[in-house]
Amino acid sequence: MHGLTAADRARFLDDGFIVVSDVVPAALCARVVAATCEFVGVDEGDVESFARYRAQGHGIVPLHHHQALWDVRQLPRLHAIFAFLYGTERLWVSHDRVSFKIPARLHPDGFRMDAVHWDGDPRALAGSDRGNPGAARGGRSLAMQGLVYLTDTPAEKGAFAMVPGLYRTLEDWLSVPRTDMELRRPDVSDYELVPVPGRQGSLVVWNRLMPHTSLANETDQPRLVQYVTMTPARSDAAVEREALVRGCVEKRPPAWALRQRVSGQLDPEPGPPVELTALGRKLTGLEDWD
Ligand SMILES: O=C(O)CCC(=O)C(=O)O
Repeated sequence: MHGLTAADRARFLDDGFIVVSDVVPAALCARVVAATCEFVGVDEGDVESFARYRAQGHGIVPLHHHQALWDVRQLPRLHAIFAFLYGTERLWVSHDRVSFKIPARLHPDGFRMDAVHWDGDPRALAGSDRGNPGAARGGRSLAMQGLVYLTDTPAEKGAFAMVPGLYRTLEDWLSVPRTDMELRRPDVSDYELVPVPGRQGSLVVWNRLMPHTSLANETDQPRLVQYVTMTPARSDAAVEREALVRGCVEKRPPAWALRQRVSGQLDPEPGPPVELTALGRKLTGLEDWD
């Protein structure tokens, strides 16, 4: 069902990223696009209306629990891909949000690209397999991040971008004392920033150790993505599991998202209760994988 080969997985473990095409059907992508446009108050067909949502950087939208987002999360093919990459089907899904990145020209003061960064301390993940089956390059953690392109996204449409040169040599880079700022936003001026374009419905998965950002949107259409990742379910993580269950059942944004205080975040989020499939109930910890 995942359509990947052992060679694809080996490349992912080594390179730290993979793009899988045709994962999320177009109709499902379109539902997430429509939900996002409605939430941010823009008209999908009216370019000038996009200026109503002038979020800088990745264009983060504080929407986590719309049914359309959940229908992507509980898609069997999405789970099958993460299961193949992790080497276990027993996974929990993240409650990530969406991004609506408007054309750069609609920012009157100019577009500000977010710095290349890691979302966690790279020292905690490098050079240790942390109990994951089939650890990545050099025994590194396999912890993953991911996103789905909701529309066709060429490089110039604000695509995800990464710095594989630093990913490859990370242990050397870490062997020198680094400041807290460097450990969050490394100076990558000597490295190549590589765009990762993708067609509508493509899933991009990257190792959390990959330094990354997203580019300016130079087109006249918005760039839309849904962030989504999975982590191995853990029997010793009752608190995390409880937070996932409550988040889904009560439509509460994740604690990390609340800490970021993104403008427009509602808590709880509005709308009817989330409808889950049998797979969805396992992915959000409502049911055991056994
Ligand atoms: O939106 C993107 O393409 C990049 C997202 C990102 O930098 C992140 O998830 O930390």
